[in-house]
Amino acid sequence: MTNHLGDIQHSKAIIIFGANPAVNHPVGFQHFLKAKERNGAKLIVIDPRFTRTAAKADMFIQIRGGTDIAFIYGMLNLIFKNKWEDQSFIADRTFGIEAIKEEAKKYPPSVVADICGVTEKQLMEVTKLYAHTRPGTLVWAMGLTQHSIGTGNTRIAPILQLVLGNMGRSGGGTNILRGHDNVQGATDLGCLSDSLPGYYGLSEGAFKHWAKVWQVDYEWLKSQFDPATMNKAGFTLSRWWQGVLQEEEIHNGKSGKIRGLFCLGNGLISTAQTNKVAQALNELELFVVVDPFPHDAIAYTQKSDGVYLLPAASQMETSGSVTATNRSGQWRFQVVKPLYESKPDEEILFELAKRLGFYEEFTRALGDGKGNFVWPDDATREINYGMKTIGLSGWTPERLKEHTLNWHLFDSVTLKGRGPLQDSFYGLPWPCWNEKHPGTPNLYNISIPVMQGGMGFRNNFGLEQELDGKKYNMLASQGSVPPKSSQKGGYPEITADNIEELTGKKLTAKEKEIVKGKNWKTDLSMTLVNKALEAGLCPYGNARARMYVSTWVDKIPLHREPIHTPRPDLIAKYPTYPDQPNQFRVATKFASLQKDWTKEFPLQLNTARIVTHSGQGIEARVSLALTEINPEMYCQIHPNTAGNYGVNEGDFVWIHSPEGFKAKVKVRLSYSVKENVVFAPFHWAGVMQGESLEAYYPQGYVPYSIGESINGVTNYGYDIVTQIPETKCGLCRIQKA
Ligand SMILES: Nc1nc2c(c(=O)[nH]1)N[C@H]1C(S)=C(S)[C@@H](COP(=O)(O)OP(=O)(O)OC[C@H]3O[C@@H](n4cnc5c(=O)[nH]c(N)nc54)[C@H](O)[C@@H]3O)O[C@H]1N2
Ligand SMILES: Nc1nc2c(c(=O)[nH]1)N[C@H]1C(S)=C(S)[C@@H](COP(=O)(O)OP(=O)(O)OC[C@H]3O[C@@H](n4cnc5c(=O)[nH]c(N)nc54)[C@H](O)[C@@H]3O)O[C@H]1N2
Ligand SMILES: [Mo]
Repeated sequence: MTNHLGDIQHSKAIIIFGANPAVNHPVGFQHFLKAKERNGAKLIVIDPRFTRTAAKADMFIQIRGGTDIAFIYGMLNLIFKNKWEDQSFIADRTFGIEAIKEEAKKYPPSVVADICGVTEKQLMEVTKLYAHTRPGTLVWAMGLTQHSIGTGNTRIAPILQLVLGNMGRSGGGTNILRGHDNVQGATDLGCLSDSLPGYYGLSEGAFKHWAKVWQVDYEWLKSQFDPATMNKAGFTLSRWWQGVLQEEEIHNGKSGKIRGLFCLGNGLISTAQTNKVAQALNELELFVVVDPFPHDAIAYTQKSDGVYLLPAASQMETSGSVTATNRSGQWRFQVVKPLYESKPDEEILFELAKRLGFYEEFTRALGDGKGNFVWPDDATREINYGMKTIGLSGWTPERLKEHTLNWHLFDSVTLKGRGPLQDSFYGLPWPCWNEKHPGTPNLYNISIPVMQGGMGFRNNFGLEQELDGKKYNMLASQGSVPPKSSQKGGYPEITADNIEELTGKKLTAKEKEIVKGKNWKTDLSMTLVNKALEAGLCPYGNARARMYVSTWVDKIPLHREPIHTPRPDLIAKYPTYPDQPNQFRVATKFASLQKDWTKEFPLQLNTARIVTHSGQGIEARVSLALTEINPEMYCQIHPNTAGNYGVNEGDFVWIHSPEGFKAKVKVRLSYSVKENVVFAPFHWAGVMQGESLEAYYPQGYVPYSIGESINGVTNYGYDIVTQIPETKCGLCRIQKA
């Protein structure tokens, strides 16, 4: 989130693309409702389904899944035509508007209506309302990301906000609702295969930075890796199984085929292509699950040896810092000691490191460096020492605990502290540049000084960019700068070489020695960051937001039809990407799969969440109370469609996928989906292609409810940049079971 949930109460218009907070973020959704009630905000929902969130909307548009880019270009088309854009914001703080304007011309209302399955009038009404009701905030979640064009979606949404000058403003911003508890923290910590902690990347420089933080020799670290893959992105959660099955070529250096899987806190059956996941689980030599529950994935393997289940303690039994959806930190205090033989995750990992022979290196940077450390406090200290990139240097365990223990001293709408905590915002939302910094509730706000949470856009992509033979300055224009700054306009990120010039202050000889060759991200002494802050400068610079990226597959976001599109007539004009021979170590198909599938698979498949169940579902399906409310797997079909197929409420249907898999699911009739859409939640597992796996759960541990995993029939398809699976729009065929 650029802003935070409370700040949504300052919005005058809220437009939601592909999120259902009434169901998935019900506590946070109260702020949306208060925005309506107290601030007269208009709530606009764009979703292929009439959701519970849509039920609260002033305007609901039932879009065809996977066509949001076309829809937003349609809005931009009308905005530019009517000159509703914020021209000075665009001129001062953005780059690439001409390319966006050109593309938007291709999306007049008639074209958008045809692609998106909406009316021209709806597009015109929503655009007029949203453009004239500012500040407006744009909210999204999985409805935009889980697509082969997920990255394009997440670029076009901020572009709409930039064009309307809605960025860097209270009540504006792009507010992406995160998923799991602490998923923001998990991402920041680098639980991704293409990055070290803090988004440092996988370059040699990044490894050297962390080697220094961890107090290990870089050469030792290097010796732990295969040189061919050390600096390359690893497998993703969505395609690890390909590394086992090797149906297509894999690029895994000398390790070759994946032989073992260590799964710590993931349901596995939540991944698309469940049938492939099951096959791969069976082929593994070693399969370890670290989880508070003996979860469903265990039932998907018939292996009789090499499977280990390690009981993990739950969050109530552990403590530490966690990060909320808005970048705020919190301290989690242990409620009870770990029950029975369960252990906290870190203890299990420490034991593993001991057995693998690198425990000493693993823990060297903690505490006194001699093995005496306080968990988790010293881990948080290590994080705030090393993670400069997102500004965690101000997150000491003491400050985080003080905030969590003093909720009553913070305003829930502004996050501002009161009394003794008046100089900080709740949870020190990052960037929190140093221990004096209050945290940043709203990103990119240039109306307040940097030391009060102000900042421009980040300078991460050089000082100049070429576009159509012309060179453009990537720094913000004159006057576009937070107050109390030593600079009057844009400036580059802070380095040892430019600090004196930018701040107008001299470094001492000693300071010069310390920061030599460093920039603000690699200077562990904090000299560069602190000097920049004293001069009112943001360590990462003050640049323009890029709408055009010369090095990306799509330089600007482009509408591309889903691989399995219900509109094959549009493929020629809006084709998907070329196949990728090596993306996260696996080959990934795009164009070679895109064709007319509609004769055999005439219905669209949409998957999402329901309020009583969570994620892969094990946590709710072992709860009797929650299982009673939603006892079985189901799909929703429009009554007319059900009628056409001769099925009724309560009947079972087979849902068939283009990959040749099928799932047997009970029917519920619903007008919330259009006639050509089938909706299903993804929270069930334990039945595969109609066959119960009950016998394969550890004895006595069958959940109260098992059912087909819809991921057995979600179609093949992955985002071009992140490889998130296309679980939100595929095709299927149904047949009465
Ligand atoms: N009760 C409950 N709450 C949860 C979770 C849970 O499992 N249960 N999971 C948590 C997690 S991990 C996450 S990530 C969040 C996710 O939160 P959300 O993103 O809100 O989750 P979903 O329900 O998967 O999808 C949101 C909406 O996107 C719509 N959609 C699908 N395709 C498109 C499209 O192409 N365009 C548009 N505009 N809309 C589309 C769907 O119809 C759906 O209504 O929820 C979190 N909260
Ligand atoms: N079709 C379809 N598929 C989807 C989605 C969709 O919208 N549609 N959404 C996707 C999204 S956004 C997500 S996030 C995933 C969610 O999928 P998963 O991440 O697989 O879902 P969870 O059920 O939350 O799984 C978390 C596991 O962690 C365990 N756990 C809980 N606390 C702890 C702990 O402290 N330590 C350890 N070691 N384990 C713990 C739980 O018991 C559970 O087994 O599903 C994805 N799959
Ligand atoms: Mo998620």
